[in-house]
Amino acid sequence: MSASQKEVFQLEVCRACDSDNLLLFLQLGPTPVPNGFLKAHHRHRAEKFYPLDVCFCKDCGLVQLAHVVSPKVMFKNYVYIPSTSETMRTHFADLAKQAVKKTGAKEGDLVLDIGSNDGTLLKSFSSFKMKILGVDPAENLAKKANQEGVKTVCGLFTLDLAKKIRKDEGEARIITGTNVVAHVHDLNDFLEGIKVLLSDEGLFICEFPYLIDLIEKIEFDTIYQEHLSYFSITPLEKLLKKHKLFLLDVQRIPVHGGSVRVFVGRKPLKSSKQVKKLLQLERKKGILKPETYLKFRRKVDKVRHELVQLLWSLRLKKKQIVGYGASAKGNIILNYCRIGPETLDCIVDSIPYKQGKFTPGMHIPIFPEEKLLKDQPDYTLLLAWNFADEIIKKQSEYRKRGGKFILALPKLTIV
Ligand code: JHZ
Repeated sequence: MSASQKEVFQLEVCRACDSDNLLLFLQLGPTPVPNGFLKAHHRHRAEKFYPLDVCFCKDCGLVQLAHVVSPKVMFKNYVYIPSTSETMRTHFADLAKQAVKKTGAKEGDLVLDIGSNDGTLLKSFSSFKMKILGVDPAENLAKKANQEGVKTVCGLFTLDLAKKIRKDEGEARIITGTNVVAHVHDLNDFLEGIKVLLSDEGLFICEFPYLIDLIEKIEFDTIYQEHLSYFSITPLEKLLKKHKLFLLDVQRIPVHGGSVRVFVGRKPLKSSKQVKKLLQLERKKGILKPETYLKFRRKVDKVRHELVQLLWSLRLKKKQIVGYGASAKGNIILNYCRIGPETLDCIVDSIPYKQGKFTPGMHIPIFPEEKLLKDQPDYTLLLAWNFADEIIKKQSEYRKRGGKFILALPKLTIV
């Protein structure tokens, strides 16, 4: 069995530049996959825990996980659907509009979305009368999208699949990938696939959480087995060049705690001022220096210490606490800080696939959001802190009645 066919294997060299000059700087401990929610009758089965060790490549600067868990384990049946959030629906509609404007795409041109989930982003492109196609490895979501008229291939995007799509559907004017490159182990094969499929005038537009935001806001909970790479622009630009792809523009966007949207083309056009500005910023912030990551590790320890101390002191005062948003990142905080049902009575969440289940590792029960007002707990730990504005606005009645939200990152705050 080759390494990549195993359920979990260890990285030997940097996945972007093949260097073995990797510095291990953070170990979050053995953790179950963060979207591995459990049914009630499965809670007593032994769960699988995987290492969560993070490295920094001293040669190209890519931050990455030291172990790779098979995509089959994580994505075959996927419970994360961004379309339940108003913020994300608006975000996708804006992205589609911008993509059409930047590429000058016309009616009938092909747009491909990689990691298309339930097809929400692609639906925004149908209003421009473009030909749409999704690719997603989650069987449940690909089925749902196909039923709703969004043609979706169920699988991982690879060079082989790209060649097949090119043969069947022609070249793509737009390829999108929101929160997908971070999930790819074989980046070289993936980018060759993009090159085969993208038209000369087309753009590959992808979004991923930005390393500078992760470090500055101590977003360590976004580090989990699904995210194999934590990109900054410096290693990305080098990697793209290796594949004769060119980084033309970049925008910082607020989603998921701070991300970037990058625009990649096949023609070697001059990159925008914004690209140069971010490359400079990364140098200034020490993105290529090991000390940056060692400092980050100390801050992560501090977050854990302060959060656990606060929750325990509230529990000792007999306060009732629940969680809000059974997010993947929430499950990392809970497992890393060992916060279980002895501390949080339950978690409320809007995604129907998660409701009625239990969180991986810590086994906290998940209920629909309506339970918050019904129970009116004293405190609510906001595990989906990236949607703080949307959630706090939605739950204004809870606050009116005296309920308080706790935000753990980047600084412990009660609102
Ligand atoms: P949310 C996902 O991580 C997984 P997660 C993935 N690997 C990825 O890359 C990142 O996103 C970027 C709930 N909620 O989106 C819904 C409410 O209950 O931060 C979700 O369960 N009420 C693809 O899982 C969770 O919170 C609400 O009003 O960390 C948010 O999860 C809203 C807005 C959300 O992603």
